[in-house]
Amino acid sequence: MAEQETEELDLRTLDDEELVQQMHDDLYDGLADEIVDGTRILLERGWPPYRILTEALVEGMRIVGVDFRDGILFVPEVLMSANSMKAGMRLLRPLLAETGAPKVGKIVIGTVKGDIHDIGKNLVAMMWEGAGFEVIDIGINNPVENYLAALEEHQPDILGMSALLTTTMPYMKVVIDTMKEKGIRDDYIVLVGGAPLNEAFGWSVGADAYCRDAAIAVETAKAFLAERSRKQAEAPQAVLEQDNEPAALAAVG
Ligand code: B12
Repeated sequence: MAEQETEELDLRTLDDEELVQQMHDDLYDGLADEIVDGTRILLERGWPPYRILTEALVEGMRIVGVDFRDGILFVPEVLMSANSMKAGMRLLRPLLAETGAPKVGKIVIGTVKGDIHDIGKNLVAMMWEGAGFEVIDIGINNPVENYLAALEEHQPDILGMSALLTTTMPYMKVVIDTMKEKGIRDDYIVLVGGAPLNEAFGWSVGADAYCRDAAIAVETAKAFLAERSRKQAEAPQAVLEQDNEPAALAAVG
């Protein structure tokens, strides 16, 4: 207890840059209490939650990722880092979600079957909530049945899928193909993400878009919903225009 108090005192003596650096080290060492303290201190110093998230937590996790890749850190250590990151995120979550704005749309999100990585998914979910979306998080390791059940139960506007492994990312296609077979693919906007994915992969599995990070996920979700509302508002007109389009193009070409 006394030791904890001393450490807390120490963190407060650091300036912002030193504190963020220390938080990267603490995340690396899997020290959840220190991450919570650091997050609190930055909040008290007036840092916006999103800045803390990106500069202190996500950047710290990026460093962990590099050493995991290079075989310097191993699963148990990375797990402790991940849990520390989550402890910080828990503090930021309500603040990011605190917009008070009316819900702009509903989203179901989950990590695909065989994959238990959830930090990125949680972060995207938090950012979507912060942007005014209602988010239903169905967790990790989801077989196609879980996605279908969640779609049926919650009737969201958007389905988000996350995968962090090259071995699990093809499962997104299984989900989308099943949605096609059931004739429900076009009822939803499908957004995919995760470190090993890219835009070409997103297209190849039949998603509407791939999002590189949580900020882009927010922009993309908003843009798709705005586009959908616009189309719905213009629906009868759009149908007419679409019917005429090939003829019009042929005439021009
Ligand atoms: C933390 C971590 C773990 C933790 C996971 C803890 C948890 N609760 O998530 C633990 C230790 C459990 C783990 C286990 C394993 N891991 Co791991 N892990 C990582 C690590 C270091 C960080 C991932 C992370 O959280 N990043 C931070 C977040 C914020 O970033 P992100 O996930 O990319 O998410 C962002 C975007 O991608 C996007 N996004 C993500 N999802 C979505 C979804 C939607 C809808 C949208 C729109 C956007 C979006 O937005 C997010 C926020 O900006 C990565 C390294 C890396 N560089 O990615 C390896 C990594 C993913 N793991 C890897 C491996 C190999 C494994 C294991 C197989 C190791 C093992 N031998 O057991 C197991 C697999 C377990 C399983 N079945 O899933 C490899 C994968 C390699 C590959 N080619 O597939 C990586 C790349 C490390 C490496 N270089 O070797 N891992």
